[in-house]
Amino acid sequence: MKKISGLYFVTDSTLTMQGVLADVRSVLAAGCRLVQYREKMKSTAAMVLEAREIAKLCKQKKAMFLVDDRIDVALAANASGVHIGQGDMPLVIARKILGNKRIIGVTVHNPKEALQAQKGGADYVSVSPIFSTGTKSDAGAPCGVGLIKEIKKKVRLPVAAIGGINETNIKQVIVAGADSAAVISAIICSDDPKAAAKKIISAFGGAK
Ligand code: 3NM
Repeated sequence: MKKISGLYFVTDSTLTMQGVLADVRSVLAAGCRLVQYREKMKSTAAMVLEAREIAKLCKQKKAMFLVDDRIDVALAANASGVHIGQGDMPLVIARKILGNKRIIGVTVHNPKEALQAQKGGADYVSVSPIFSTGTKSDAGAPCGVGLIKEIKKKVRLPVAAIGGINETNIKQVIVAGADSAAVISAIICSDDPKAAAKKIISAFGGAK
């Protein structure tokens, strides 16, 4: 099984205080080994440049590097794979383009979508949004940690959780059975992103 576990850091250029690359350096220094480049604002050229830089940083630390939504950017940066939402490239087509060696994660909002993702060849599912979040404006109503439990029972894939996760509520997410927690604002909007990342990583060490 490919390693989707612990802190899953996701970039956000609109919220960052120290810059996207500095955020990635901070979380890698904290011990994070799973990074997603998520960029909705920049040109494709700028994204490719940035993604290639992040890929280098991740390679140095043997971290897994995924790109949100953009299969073209993932391929251009030789990323480990992509993360796709329900409205993005259909999973079956994404798999055809990327082949079997790259990782594909799929956002799901209910057990039915989770089972479909598993059937379609996803490597992991991401359950969202667990708690309320200001980071994604169309995230919808929070589902709570109960959905993590439900989906863990239905699929054999690793389950990541996303949406409003921070150092205070991370324990609930882990106790519910999440293999991984995807986090943006609780890290990059913190005064000390490295320390914030460390706290989430150590919660995974302590709660299981
Ligand atoms: N996707 P934060 S919520 C990228 O619900 C993303 O699918 C979500 O950021 C979904 O850790 C979200 O700051 C944002 O809440 C997560």
